[in-house]
Amino acid sequence: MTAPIRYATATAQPNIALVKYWGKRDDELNLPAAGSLSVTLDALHTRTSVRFDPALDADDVLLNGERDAAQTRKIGAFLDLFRARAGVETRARVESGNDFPTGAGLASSASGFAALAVAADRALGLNLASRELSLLARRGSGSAARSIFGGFVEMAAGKREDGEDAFAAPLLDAVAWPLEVVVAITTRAKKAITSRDGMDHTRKTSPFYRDWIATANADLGDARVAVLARDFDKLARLGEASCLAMHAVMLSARPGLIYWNAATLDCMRCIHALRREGAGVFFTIDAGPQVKAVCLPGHAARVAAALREVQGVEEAQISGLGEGARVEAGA
Ligand code: 2P0
Repeated sequence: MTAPIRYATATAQPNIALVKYWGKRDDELNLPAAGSLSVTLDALHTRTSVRFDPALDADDVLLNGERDAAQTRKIGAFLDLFRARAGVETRARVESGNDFPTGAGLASSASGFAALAVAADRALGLNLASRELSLLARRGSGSAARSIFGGFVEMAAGKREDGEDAFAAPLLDAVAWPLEVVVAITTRAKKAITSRDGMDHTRKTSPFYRDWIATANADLGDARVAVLARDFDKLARLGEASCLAMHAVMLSARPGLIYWNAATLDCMRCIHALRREGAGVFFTIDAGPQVKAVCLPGHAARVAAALREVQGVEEAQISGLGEGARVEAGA
């Protein structure tokens, strides 16, 4: 008898780190050098289907309708972690799509690997606990460990060499503090240097790398307290400081990594002006030129309207905070 085809479809959303992750303590296991804290969004989605089919000779991966050999290898290696647990070698066809720009500093790898982890788990009938799914998602992408969960999420750097203590966990539900995020897109182009290469380059060449890691660890504890106390001003100070410290260490790599464009800087200035006028808002920027404005409930419409007026901003989309990765359908 032939083995059955097993499939599942899952959805996940990107998350935006307020205390940033930039640097690894282990490349092989993809272990972060410091912890991080994020919010999972609800307006951007990755939808991923995985179909383990005994008739396939090789994994077949379609990302936004395109095949890419390097991505297929990376996803094949990721699926191997699930195949090993299930005791199968069946190859899979993966189809994944995003309703937002991919590889442009919008955390598509976070939602992508979180959705794939959840889909593969269901398809193979593993029924792993969410902590385990977070550990596995981390192997695909550090930030993906956080998109397993919704709302405010904390990722632990862990200390163990095997990485079994490096997973994310929910910190506070979205409904408990329904902040909103305005995502200002300043270009849809893919970035020239991936986060993975950028982190490695920064660790190897920046004279400030150690200080950055020490800062990140200290900021994490303070940000956790700020979130649990719903202290927006404190979170705003820490969030902008963590973002700027990360970009400072990126800029101090040799040669320096410059992810911003002119509109990025103008958005930052616009957000500071709004804050001076009383808006509850702060910015954060990832490894790309897009600006995310984190807003107190009720402030996002005004912030989005102001950011749309900034020259070079193509679009400003408002997102609430959303749920973690979840299965849509499976058999
Ligand atoms: C973050 N970023 O904390 C930081 C801020 C980008 C800047 O996590 O190498 O795609 O796959 O673990 O998770 C992007 O890095 O990197 C990221 P890998 P990942 O959100």
